[in-house]
Amino acid sequence: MLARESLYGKFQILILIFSKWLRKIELRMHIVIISTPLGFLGSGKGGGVELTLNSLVNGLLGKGHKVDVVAPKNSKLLEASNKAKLYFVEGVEQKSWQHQDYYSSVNIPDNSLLAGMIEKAIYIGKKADIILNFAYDWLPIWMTLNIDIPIAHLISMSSESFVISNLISYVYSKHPYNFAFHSKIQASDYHFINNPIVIGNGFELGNYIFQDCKNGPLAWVGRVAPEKGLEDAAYVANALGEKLNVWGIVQDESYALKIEKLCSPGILEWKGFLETDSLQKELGTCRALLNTPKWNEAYGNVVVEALACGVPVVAYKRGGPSEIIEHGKTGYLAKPDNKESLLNYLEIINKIDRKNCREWVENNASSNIFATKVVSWLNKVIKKN
Ligand code: HBI
Repeated sequence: MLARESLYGKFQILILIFSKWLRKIELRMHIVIISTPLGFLGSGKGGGVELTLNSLVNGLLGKGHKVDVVAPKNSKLLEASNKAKLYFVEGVEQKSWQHQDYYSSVNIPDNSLLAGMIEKAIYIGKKADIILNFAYDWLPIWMTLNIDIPIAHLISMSSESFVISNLISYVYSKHPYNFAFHSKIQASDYHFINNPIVIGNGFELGNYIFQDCKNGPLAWVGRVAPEKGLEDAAYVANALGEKLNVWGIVQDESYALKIEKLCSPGILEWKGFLETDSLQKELGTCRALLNTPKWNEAYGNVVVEALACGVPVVAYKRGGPSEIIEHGKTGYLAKPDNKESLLNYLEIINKIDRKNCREWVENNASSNIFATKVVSWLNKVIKKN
């Protein structure tokens, strides 16, 4: 009798393990990601999307999902994400929407990289569960209405184009779950969306080391382009007579030159675009990050990268950073475009306990937290599709 019961018990345990494994397999998604058609991954031209995509791929792989990435030729994924299959596409890049007139029409060049990426993604997508699009472009968003595979769009910018916003509005009216945003304030730019799916962002925190340096130089990180407002940070550093380290790809040479001329010699230190490991090593030695966006920054990856290294942030109370920085705890939110306000907060930045900065990122912006939100969103899209 006893022997039969123990055999039955073992059988029950086996059933339990098998059903757990089966559920995991069932929950395992095959996701095809479309990267931004601005430049290959690793060029820095894709701005925050490059970092977000790498962190998300790593987070999704860590959860057992299968991930394919369609990206421009020469793209490379960071080491932690390279178990994802990369599909390269060649072609002519799209023009960056934020550097065009708001009312520009869509321009698809001959031998379009974007069209090639979409074609490849649809081809692979036939065997996948869902396509996740990072491109802020007309074609992939329009495709939502015209192919059977569900396409989810992680919108990487606030409203930078009349035609794109109107297309999102039209597609949203039929597929409200297929759009997600990094912050509430970014989503508020799309007035027709009353209950936005907001998923923040996430980073591989193991790549960032906490440093407790209170007397280092000032820092500014981002694409050197007008929408990022480097001139205000340069003005502040110049007024203080302090060095300002500038990390990021110089997208607009004439703009950078104009700022250089605003400052005394030696104030600006142009560091260029660094890979995460080199950036975080140097960034962590700074006493504060200045974040001075002129546009409605969708999220503010660089703000989180600084916080992850223990660097407090003085930022304009504008866009995504205003939802990241805890005023007085991890940094300060200054009056937008008010350089005096930046100066006043820099004077008291040492009141911030740098450990608060790291703690906020660990509790809110790890790639695992981000991937969990994305998986829940994608499951909803698949279910509702
Ligand atoms: N412009 N046409 C276009 N497509 C994109 O995907 C795009 C862009 N501009 C900027 C951008 N993506 C990313 O750098 C965002 O991180 C801002």
